[in-house]
Amino acid sequence: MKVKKFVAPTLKEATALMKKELGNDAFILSTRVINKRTDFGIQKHFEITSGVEEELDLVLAEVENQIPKHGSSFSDELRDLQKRVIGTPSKNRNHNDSIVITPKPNNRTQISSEKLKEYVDKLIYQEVSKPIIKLIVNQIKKSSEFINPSNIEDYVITALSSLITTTSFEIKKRGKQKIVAVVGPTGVGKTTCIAKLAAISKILNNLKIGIISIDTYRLGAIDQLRIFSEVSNIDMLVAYEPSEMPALIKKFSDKDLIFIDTAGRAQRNIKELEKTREFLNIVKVDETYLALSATSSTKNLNDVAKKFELFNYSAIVVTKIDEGVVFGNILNVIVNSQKPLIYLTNGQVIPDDIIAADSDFVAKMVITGNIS
Ligand SMILES: Nc1nc2c(ncn2[C@@H]2O[C@H](COP(=O)(O)OP(=O)(O)OP(=O)(O)O)[C@@H](O)[C@H]2O)c(=O)[nH]1
Ligand SMILES: [Mg+2]
Repeated sequence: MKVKKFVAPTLKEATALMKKELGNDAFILSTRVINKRTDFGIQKHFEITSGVEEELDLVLAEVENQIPKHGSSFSDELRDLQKRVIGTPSKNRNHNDSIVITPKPNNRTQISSEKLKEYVDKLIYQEVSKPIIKLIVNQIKKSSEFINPSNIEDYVITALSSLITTTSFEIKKRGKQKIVAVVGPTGVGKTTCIAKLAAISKILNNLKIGIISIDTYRLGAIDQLRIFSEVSNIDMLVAYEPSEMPALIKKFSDKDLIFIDTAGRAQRNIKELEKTREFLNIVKVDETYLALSATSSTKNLNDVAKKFELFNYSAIVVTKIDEGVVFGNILNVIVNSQKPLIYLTNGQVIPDDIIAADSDFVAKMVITGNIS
């Protein structure tokens, strides 16, 4: 908000001065009578302190009104987000640590509030969380002299992208053996994801792969992996009890990479989650990925991401982006969980339908609503 003082012999004149300079949207914040030295001696004058919302402030106010309020206070969420995203660089951040972008100033017209609102509306439609939208609008405000109608989309994409931390999968042939587990809710695509990663690692990277299934819970789960293991010629073992795990890992001592496929668990079922954890705790799992479906709401994803923290997962795989309609939920859960994204999966085809995490790609998904 722009604040300015106006002084005149009458209140009416002071108000007229205010409207002339700040326009009809200006409003009076306070008034007081002051003594002013004039050619005719000391005279009483009226001083008004007035304010006018700048165009971007109006958009921000609209953002606040449009998005339903949830849980904790909005300003707390925003402060927390700013501290996390801008204040403290993350070791997993693959991008510039700040979302302040400093292109060269341009002489063209600054961005209009209509144009900005168009992007705010897109973010709202994509169900991007309110603190993130406000953060983006604040960044646009700070850099408004550099932004014009032709670069605003790139700016928003870069700003969104810098909020998405990513990580990548690394393994060296004949290096130290790596054990990777995938956990997550039921039916999200954990087994399919493991099949894709196993096939790619074998075919493209020529690695020796073993798969251990601990999903003796769901009917047909073992058969699903066994068929894949036969077709792809990848060794597979099954553990029925946590105590069997060390022996199975030993059997796979010649493997470069071991995947552990877990049973899908509802995040509320803490007892079952604990059971799965027993299997993983008994061996030294190097990396655990949480699989989340792109078709779940932000609230569900946040809840799952929180409840599955007991696995101390290192990264998130977002599955089924081909079935997603809006993608703000992916951005929200990555920012909220403070875990990096490692893969996206975009279909049922093994091994083709998997994409290494790319924050620009996700930011574009959020802005365009498309996955291509
Ligand atoms: N459209 C689409 N379908 C997928 C994707 N990934 C997996 N699926 C399908 O989702 C269904 C469940 O996949 P699974 O890999 O068995 O899921 P899961 O998480 O292992 O399931 P549970 O072990 O029962 O918890 C299957 O029909 C898969 O083909 C994806 O990226 N896109
Ligand atoms: Mg499965």
